[in-house]
Amino acid sequence: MAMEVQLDGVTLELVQGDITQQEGFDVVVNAANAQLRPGGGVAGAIHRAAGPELAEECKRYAPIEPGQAVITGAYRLPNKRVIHVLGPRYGLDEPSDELLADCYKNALKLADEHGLASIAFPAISTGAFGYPVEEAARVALRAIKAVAPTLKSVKRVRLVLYSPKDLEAHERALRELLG
Ligand code: AR6
Repeated sequence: MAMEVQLDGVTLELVQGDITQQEGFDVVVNAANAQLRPGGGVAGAIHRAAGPELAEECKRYAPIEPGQAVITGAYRLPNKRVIHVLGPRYGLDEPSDELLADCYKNALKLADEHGLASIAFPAISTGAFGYPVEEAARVALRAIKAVAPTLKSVKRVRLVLYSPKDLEAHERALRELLG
């Protein structure tokens, strides 16, 4: 465990790892494309691990808008559900910070509405969509903190960072947020 804090009744963890290997988490979040198709990065990995049934189910919810979240089955992933969000393309979908915050807030609310207890996120928009990781980390953590007091069912939130550098950026942002 890299870093773990209590935030308004929710346990928040930062770890380095792979979003497709989050055993014990009810939900994993997909950094999707608007068409909810298998792509590169997180979306490619999630669809590969889940199997073709995931793309089939996704067809009925596409297209989605930046900031929006939709929920599907998880198929061969070790989780109950997948929540797909469309992050903003940095500098193109504006205001990027609000749209990125909406991804986290809407995913958390959707998980809560479905009575799910734990959710793991990748660093949405920080790959193909070009969001600088330091900035994205601050937006993500502020959004989680803002929604945490309203959550009834969600008790555990994990951010899964792919590289040690991304993990460090999130650890710095979390220390800054906590003061
Ligand atoms: N587990 C955790 N994090 C990962 C993994 C993984 N298996 N693979 C990559 N990352 P991205 P976006 C990190 O590009 O920026 C896709 O092609 C990665 O290092 O997956 O929201 C979709 O189809 C980066 O820090 O998502 C869309 O078109 C972060 O996850 C588009 O890319 C997000 O990278 C979405 O772009």
